[in-house]
Amino acid sequence: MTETTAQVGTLTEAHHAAFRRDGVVKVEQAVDPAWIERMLALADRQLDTPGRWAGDSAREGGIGRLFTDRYLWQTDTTVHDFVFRSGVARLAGELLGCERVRFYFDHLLVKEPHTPNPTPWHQDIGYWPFLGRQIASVWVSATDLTVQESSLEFIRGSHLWNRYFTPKAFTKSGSTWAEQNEGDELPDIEAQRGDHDIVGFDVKAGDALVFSAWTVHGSPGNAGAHRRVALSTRWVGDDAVWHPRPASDPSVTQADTIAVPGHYPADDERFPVGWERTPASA
Ligand SMILES: O=C(O)CCC(=O)C(=O)O
Repeated sequence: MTETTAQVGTLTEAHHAAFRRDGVVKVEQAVDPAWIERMLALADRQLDTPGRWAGDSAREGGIGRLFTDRYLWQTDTTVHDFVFRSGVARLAGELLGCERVRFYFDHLLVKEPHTPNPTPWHQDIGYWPFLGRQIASVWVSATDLTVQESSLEFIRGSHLWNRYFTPKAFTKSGSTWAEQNEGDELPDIEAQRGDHDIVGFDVKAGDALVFSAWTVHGSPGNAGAHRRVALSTRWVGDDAVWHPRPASDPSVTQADTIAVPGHYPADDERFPVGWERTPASA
């Protein structure tokens, strides 16, 4: 299935250059404003009735709440529509310079007001059962956010380090599988902030941050007075190969897919095509 809505979030050469150079770019007003209400309602629903893959710092006690849920696209109409109709697939495909992108999974990330929990500095690729350079996320905020209110920060250019880091769990109740994975230990970025070229993006509701799966990133807690809601979608491009490992993200395993290790994941059910280049889009 391909997206069908009119194009918002038009990309310029400056967007492409920033993505290639920094491994991240902000696309202002990347989705139609109608998505905002639907994303906020999705957060309400999932907080109320968490899905199978939810992680929730509230279960661990303490103040605030960092809540994540994912892999909802097959059961939730909002997420399904967002993935295939909002235009986020095109952003990933065009910025990655691909002929087509396949969808991997959706990730809802909520931080309630006054939540101290940061999202730890990490690199996405180590969590996922894929390898390849053309793999990216499109993170869309449903709320206006400063970095102090938990918008994302990135190490500019870290996608070109040619390093593969061991993942870190976001909460103790979710993604603990990640920490058994292979890879180098990520240095303590927070303790060495001055040694890195860190960029943080204040965003408006509807802005997207598009970033390579190799770019090191994280976010502080939410020091603000309103809920922070973001929806990240994950896209694999032309050079991606299926690379399951014992401790990669268990939401899609070898048992769930016809993808063959070491090969392009041509599985239209698990990894459906979200966007394809056409003569008109070239
Ligand atoms: O929203 C966050 O705090 C983290 C998002 C993130 O790490 C991602 O989308 O890869």
